Amino acid sequence: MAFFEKLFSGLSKSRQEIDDNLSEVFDRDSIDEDLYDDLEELLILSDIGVKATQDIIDGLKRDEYYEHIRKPKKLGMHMVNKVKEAMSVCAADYEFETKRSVVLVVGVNGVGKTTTIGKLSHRYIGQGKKVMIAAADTFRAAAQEQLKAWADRSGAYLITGKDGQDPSSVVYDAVNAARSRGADILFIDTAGRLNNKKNLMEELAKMNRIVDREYPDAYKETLIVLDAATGQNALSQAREFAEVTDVSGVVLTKLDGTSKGGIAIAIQSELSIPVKFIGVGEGIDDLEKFDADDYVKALFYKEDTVEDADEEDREQ
Ligand SMILES: Nc1nc2c(ncn2[C@@H]2O[C@H](COP(=O)(O)OP(=O)(O)O)[C@@H](O)[C@H]2O)c(=O)[nH]1
Ligand SMILES: [Mg+2]
Repeated sequence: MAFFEKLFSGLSKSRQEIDDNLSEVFDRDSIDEDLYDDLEELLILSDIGVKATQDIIDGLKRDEYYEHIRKPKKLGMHMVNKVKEAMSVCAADYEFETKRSVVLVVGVNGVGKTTTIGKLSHRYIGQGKKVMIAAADTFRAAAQEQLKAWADRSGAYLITGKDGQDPSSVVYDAVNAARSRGADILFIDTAGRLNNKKNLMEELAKMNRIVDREYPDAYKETLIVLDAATGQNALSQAREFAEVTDVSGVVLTKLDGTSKGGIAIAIQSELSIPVKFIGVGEGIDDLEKFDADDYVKALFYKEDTVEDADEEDREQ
């Protein structure tokens, strides 16, 4: 299945909730307060979040006035285009791919960190890059086993520690190995503990210090992995991590079979952290770069209206 189709079917639940109503919202004779009320309710239901919803509504009202938008349907199209614009990622967001880099992967337990590292390793090894993985989740033996399986499948070089070993010492070993062997990308798989914010902050700060000290010329990227199915919880996790460390990108997983696809918009709007990758399954190829165009299409349009919407886009 082509990637867009996968994303499209993955977001079908979101879309059903949103789209049935989205067409209803804009299917009326004129733009009035009722339309905005219905739209607001719908966006909030879609997990787009209160702030993003308010931003969208305010922006629409402004544009309706200044750009003299009269037709509800045109306003709907305008909204979709605005969301697309806000969600766009640029080449600079993927700078870590073109430099010697260290990618710290954070997030709470079970969101898909290890799986994402496996998928990303596979992706970059496929591009001829030398990839290393550090197993800094030393708290569970099973976590190391799982990471080893992904390293074997992708062909990445794995640096592990002993069970219960200080994760920072694994990071130390891995960073030195990556530097001396000239790895293109080193992924650091961390334990997802958020039970104690102070500990988390200290642990992440320690890892960052080690990277800075041992490998100062490496490009640093911190990706937070979030499970799209958890909706607003994902947003609060992102917020908490962003408070304790510099998060430079989001990986949104499990967009297959979730009805909370709108969460990507909430994250972008509230935290201004770009969503860089999305996961749409458990397989090694089920990860892609975030594409605002595809995403918005998959979120807002019914299958048979995708082409039409495209055409109307061009006509405008
Ligand atoms: N359906 C689906 N499952 C995923 C995706 N990413 C990860 N998973 C599953 O989520 C579970 C937890 O993943 P894991 O990588 O162990 O999470 P971690 O605790 O953050 O390292 C596993 O069963 C994965 O197969 C995804 O994009 N879609
Ligand atoms: Mg893990």
